[in-house]
Parts: sequence; structure tokens; C-alpha cells
Amino acid sequence: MEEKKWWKESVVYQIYPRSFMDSNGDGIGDLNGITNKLDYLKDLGVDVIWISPVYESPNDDNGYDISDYKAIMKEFGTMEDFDRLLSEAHKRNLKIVMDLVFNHTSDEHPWFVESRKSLDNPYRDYYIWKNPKEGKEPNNWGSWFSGSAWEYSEETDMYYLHIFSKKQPDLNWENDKVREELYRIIDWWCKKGVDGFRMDVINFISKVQSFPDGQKEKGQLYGDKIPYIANGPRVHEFLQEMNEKVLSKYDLITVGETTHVTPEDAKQYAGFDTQELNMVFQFEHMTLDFGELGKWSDKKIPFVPLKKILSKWQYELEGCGWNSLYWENHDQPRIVSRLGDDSLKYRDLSSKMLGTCLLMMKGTPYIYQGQELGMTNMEFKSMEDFRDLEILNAYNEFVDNKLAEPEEMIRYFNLKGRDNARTPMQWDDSENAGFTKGTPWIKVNPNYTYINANSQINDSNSVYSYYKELIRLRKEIEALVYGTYALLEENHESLYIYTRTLGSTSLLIICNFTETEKSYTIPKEYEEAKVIINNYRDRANDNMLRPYEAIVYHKK
Ligand code: TEU
Ligand code: CA
Repeated sequence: MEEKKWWKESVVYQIYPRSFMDSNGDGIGDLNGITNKLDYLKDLGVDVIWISPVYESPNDDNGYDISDYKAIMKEFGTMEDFDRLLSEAHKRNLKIVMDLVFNHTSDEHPWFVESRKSLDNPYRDYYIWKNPKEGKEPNNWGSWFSGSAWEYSEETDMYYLHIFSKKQPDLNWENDKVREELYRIIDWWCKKGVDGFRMDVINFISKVQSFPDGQKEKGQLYGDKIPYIANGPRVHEFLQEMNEKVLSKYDLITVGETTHVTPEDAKQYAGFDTQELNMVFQFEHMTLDFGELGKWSDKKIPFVPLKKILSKWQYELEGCGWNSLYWENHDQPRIVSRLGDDSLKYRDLSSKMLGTCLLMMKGTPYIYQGQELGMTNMEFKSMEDFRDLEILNAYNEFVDNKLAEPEEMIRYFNLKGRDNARTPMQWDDSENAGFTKGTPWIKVNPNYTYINANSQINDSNSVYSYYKELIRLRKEIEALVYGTYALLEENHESLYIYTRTLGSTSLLIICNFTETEKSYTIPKEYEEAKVIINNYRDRANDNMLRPYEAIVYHKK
């Protein structure tokens, strides 16, 4: 059996602090709100809490634009509040993971404020500056959040690179001083006692230094920057250096957010014998429903390709690297709406089925706030209700350039937009779902009256209780952590069936992803096996799977 590690045995819970719990009535979630809910998380059974950025930030991108890495955002509280949260978490044996955003800072970070001033400013080379090309942008790259990836700066008549918003200038990792500063920041948080890091777009930190134009497809506004920024020439050198200089000195959990990676890349970033990170978030399963306009599409995730991709990751990393498992995060729509069925009839069952499918796989599971309640997408009625800059910018870009009609864009935002994940956590059925006594910064999903934590924690048949049981099973059965994965019935159009095996123990997991009954005869060797969890709670017929049924057999 491969080496045992606490981070392989852990279940992580992600908190988006702005939307989790408001303790002082200003409508914005905060650190004291999180501290007040630690017992809830302890009861759920998770081990690690990853908190999206809480550092000082002008909030162009809700904290993913940091202006001071060693200070807490005023809206979220103080450093004392943070220290209290950390010690209260540790008292309960809960670990805290910080979100490190190191590809870029805010344009209000003192480094950038200096950098833009003059060519000879000591901070000039902290960022990526280029001369205009024929009076225009240095190349044809587009920003992730619409428009060019270059912003003109009058002071020196040059452009700076921002692959996200123009308030998120990219750091120049080629500069040794930048890397030293960043490693010192990591060290500072480690000394404080935090337990790990999620590293934002960490595979974008090394750019191809010639900054060439990207290939431009017909009808597209910008060239493809990905080949020149993702998994760039020096990325592994940088991460090995970071590991050697700081990460390796502490016992941490580290996960890199890496879009555009293959299992081959992941083996480098998170291989058992490469000294970089513990694991990465891959995105292949989250882009299966992309269409002509990228994520703005009403395409559904195709089922057989989904199984093939998730299985590919399971097989490829077996014995040589570690997977992270997720359906949701603060950038993704709610999984029950995306891949299940959020109608009254099937919301519960399909949420539980999706939880089973994910949490029984091999890897460290990440549960996003509200996923454990079966929270759904929200129906935003008009543009005024949206808050996310990605949405606001995309609306302008697509509508202005006549690539899509306004109503069409709103429909896509409701299906795929990031604000779906950012509506307030639904704690109870009181006003504003118990999230705030004030006016919430973003609308609460009206379904809080029947989807909320309070009504679920003491109901043994709730989505919450079901997740709690899935987490408990991972603690109880070693094969669920260390057992190898195998996919059965690869081309079955409705059922996701796989096994986990460790020594003589094996588990059979069967999930029906559709609302129709499906016949399936379980393999002979499982006939005597014990059913350890079933979302209908009354496994009746071994040859039939009911709508959205999920069932797990355990054989010792
Ligand atoms: O996301 C990076 C990313 O590559 C995308 O998935 C992106 O979030 C977006 O949703 C594209 O549709 C990270 C953070 O998770 C995100 O919240 C930040 O906005 C972004 O980096 C910039 O820091
Ligand atoms: Ca608050």
C-alpha cells in the first residue's frame, strides 16, 4: 500500500467567507461568523477548512485581488479575529487552509503602486511591463474577464499584463526578488500556525518570455494565450524552489488550482516523488459543458465522457500521485442543478447520489459550502442582481460585440455563472436564511425556506445527514481512502459503476444519473456483500436501480 498521509485521509470543506455567515449585520460574511459555525463543521465531520481569500483587498474580484498579504480585509474583521478563528479551529482538531493568490496582486498593492511610477522604480520588475506595438497592445491576448490582457499606463507609456481583471496585474516570477517576497509571506503564515494552502491559478506563473500573439479562431476577439501561460517553461523549477525553501519545512496540505492540465502535468505538480504540491484541482470534467462561447452555453455535461475523464484521472494517478475530488467551488454553478435534478421531486435524491459518486472515489474530497445541504442554482431575474465581475464584463463584451442577445446571456449566467455559488449560505428559514440581520450583499436564494441547515441537521434523512454518513464511511473503511479504483460498464449511458479495492476488501458503487429506472444485475461476487449506504434507505431489488439511486456494497 502507498504511503499513508493525513491529507489523503482528510475531507476538506471550502468556505467563501463573504457568503458564509455575517456576525455583525453589515450584510457581509466575516471571520467571526466562521468561528461561530465551527461546531456545525465539526458535526459534519470534515477535517480541513479552506477559506477563500481573507486578506486586505479592494474587492474587484472578491478578495482574489490582494493589496496586503499580511492583513485581514476590514469587512471580514481583524487579525485578532483570525487568530481566534485559528485557535478555535485547532481546539476542535480542524485544520485551516489559506488561499494564496500569487499569480497577481491588486493594482492597489504597494508593490504595484510603486511599480507603475517610473522605469527605474525598485519595484518596476515586480510586474510584467511591455512597450506598445505599433501604438497598441503588445500582443493579442485576451483577459479572462473580457477585454485585452494588457492595460495601458500613462506614467511610463507602457502596458502591464493582467490575465484576469485590469485590477489584477500579473507578478513577474522571473524576478528572484518577487519569489523571495512570496516565499517569506508563506513562511509568515506557516509560523502563525496555518495548516496548508490552496494556490490560485498556480500553473500560470511562468510565462513564455517572448510573449507571442496567440492563435485566433474565426469570430474570436482575442488570440489563445493558454499555450504561453499555462504550465510554462519554469513553473516546475519555481514550485520546487518554493517547496524546498518553505513548504518542506512544515507539515502542510497543499493543493494547486490548475486549469488546463493533463494527468501527465499533474504527475509533475503532485507526483509522490516530485517535490512540489500534494495535489491539484484539474478542470477537465468542469469544461465538458462548454460551447462556442466557452462556459456561456446551455450544453449539458455529457455522461459517458464524464465517466471517462474522471476515470482517466483515477487510473493515471494510481500509485504515483494524488487526486482532488470536487463538483463545486466558488467559481462553479451548483452541482445538483448542473448534473442532477433540482426539482422538488428529485433534489434530495440526486444531491445524495452525486455526493456518493464523488466521495467514494480515490482522492481528497472538497465539499463547497451548501453542497452538503443540496443548495441549488439561483434564478437571477435581471443584470442588477448579479455581482460577479466575470458576469458583468462578459455581458458587456458579448452584447456590445453582438455575439449574443442580452436575454441569452442572462440565461447562460443563470446556468453557469459564478454567482450561483455565491448566494448566502442557507442556515435557517428566518429572514435572509439566517445569514445576516442586515441587507445581504447578494440576494439570498428564495428556496431557503425549505433548503436550510437548521431543518437538516436533526433529520436523519436529509442531504446533510447523508453527507455526514459518507464522510464517516471514509474514516471507517480504509479501502475508501487507499483502495484502487476500477470503472465497470464504461459505456453504460445512465449508470456510473465503479469499485474500490484494497487487499481482500472491496466496494461496489452504483449511481443512477437519470430519472428513470435502470436494470442492472450486480456481479456475483457482491451478492453476499453488505449495503453500507443507499439514498433510498430500503434497498429492495438487486436488479433494479430507481431514479437517481445510489448504493454502495462492501465486501470484506
Ligand atoms: O480561478 C481561475 C480560473 O482559471 C477560472 O476557472 C476562473 O475562476 C473563472 O471562473 C473562469 O470562468 C481563480 C479563482 O478561483 C477565481 O475566483 C479568481 O477570480 C481567479 O482565479 C483570479 O484570481
Ligand atoms: Ca459582517
